Amino acid sequence: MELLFPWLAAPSERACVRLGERALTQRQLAAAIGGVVATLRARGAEPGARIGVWTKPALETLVCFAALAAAGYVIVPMDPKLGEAERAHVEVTAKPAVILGPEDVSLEGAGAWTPVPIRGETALLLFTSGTTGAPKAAAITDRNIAANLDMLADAWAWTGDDTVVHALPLFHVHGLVLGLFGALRRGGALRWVPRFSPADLAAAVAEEASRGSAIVFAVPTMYHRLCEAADQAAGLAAARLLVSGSAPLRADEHRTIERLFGQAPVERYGLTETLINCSTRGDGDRRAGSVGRPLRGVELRLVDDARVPLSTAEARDLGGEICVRGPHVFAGYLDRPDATSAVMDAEGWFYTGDVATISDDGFVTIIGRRSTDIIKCGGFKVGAGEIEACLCEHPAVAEAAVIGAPDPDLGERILAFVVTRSPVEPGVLVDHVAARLSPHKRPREVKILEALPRNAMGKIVKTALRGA
Ligand code: MCA
Ligand code: AMP
Repeated sequence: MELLFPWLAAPSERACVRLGERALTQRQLAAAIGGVVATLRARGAEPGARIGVWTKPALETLVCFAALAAAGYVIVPMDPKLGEAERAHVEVTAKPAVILGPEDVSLEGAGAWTPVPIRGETALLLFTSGTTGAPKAAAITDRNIAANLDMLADAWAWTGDDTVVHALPLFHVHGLVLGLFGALRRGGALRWVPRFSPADLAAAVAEEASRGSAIVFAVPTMYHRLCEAADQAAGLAAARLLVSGSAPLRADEHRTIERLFGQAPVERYGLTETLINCSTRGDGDRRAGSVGRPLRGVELRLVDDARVPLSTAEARDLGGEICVRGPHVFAGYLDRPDATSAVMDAEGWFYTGDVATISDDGFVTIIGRRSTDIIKCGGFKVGAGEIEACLCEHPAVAEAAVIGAPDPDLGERILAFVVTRSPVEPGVLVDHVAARLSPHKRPREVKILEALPRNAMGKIVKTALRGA
């Protein structure tokens, strides 16, 4: 019998979650978990039930997630900034039996409860955007999580002596699975900074490093801003590891981080559906521009457009789509066998849509993406189709096309082109999207065109919009 958080068998007085001045020891967290379980049972929700969690900036939010994972509930994280239609979509798709916020959690704790062993059952439903349609719920099992976190522990020599410090949202893999569950699985701690600023993140790193060892998880946009504000971010240099992921880190920024903070970042690559696939190692070569080698236990290969595996020379010289297989790959999209079989074949290979090369010594370099309709903005994945549909709901919009434009801060900036029926200010359309969808999905710029470029078949040619 293996527990996701092994220390629950004998909780100690070590701190394991901290937000600002507030912290809980393992023993206090174990007791508080009992309180959450009692609250859910009182509302008729037994382990196995789906529970929504508003990811609000409170220590109680961390307790809630820890409780649900430890007691065998299915977690449905919910961003408080979800637009109305997005919230309705989450509720209709995931059908949470109860939705908890920090106000539902008492740190006093109550009642006996039993940690649930890892069973290979769905533990987490995470909504992720595709090229078209509304986001799909990826079903991630407790075994996926445990297997992937143990692979990362091997790559980073990550132990219970490390405190993870991050300023990430908790409704995605990066902040929740790696940040919170990773720290708890190792028996270490998470220091959560719920609102990112370079100064606040760096101060938290310096404080945690002074207590022991701090490792930082952040997206490239955060590292960019930390470098820009390096005078306020000197504390970052105290970290044992600076880990970057969720989006490409430019090679020049990799070198800037090394120059300013005294160590090259460790880069790792993953997806919601697969968790983390590749990483440079804590004790190895941190090569600017590369996401390292596949983690131990991950099978990775490149394929051509017909999904035929490439030879070593083709993988090095031409590149192809990354596909992966292993115990970390998700169970499928909730109630969407069609969408699941489009990305996963009968042999368990998952097709990522990311295009890469592999060097002779096995280092993976991501060089692009198969679809122009997937945008990574600030580390958030956004589907162009969802934004186009939202723009077209505005009465002044006849047609819309959305692309990701290179941006030094966000990686990609969401750029919308619209053909209008009646006069409208671009800013009105930005606010229209920000009000209906999560604000991070809003276009950063809207350009009004006479017509959208189309090919002979009448299909919009997005590549022609790049210079428009
Ligand atoms: C701005 N705001 C608006 C509008 N404009 N609200 C309404 N209407 C508008 N027109 C508000 C926003 O809601 C927000 O509110 C504030 O202004 C700033 O928003 P924004 O400009 O979008 O934020 P930012 O400064 O650009 O954020 C940068 C960021 C963020 C902090 C780096 O992008 C971020 O947290 N990224 C992390 C993404 C992540 O965790 N990805 C992991 C995916 P307020 O001020 O109230 O906040 S998991 C994954 O990818 C895989 C597995 C992996 O490999 O990890
Ligand atoms: P998400 O579905 O939000 O988990 O986003 C997954 C996508 O983020 C991947 O398919 C990649 O395109 C991108 N991604 C994640 N990590 C990296 C990285 N280190 N370098 C480049 N792209 C990355």
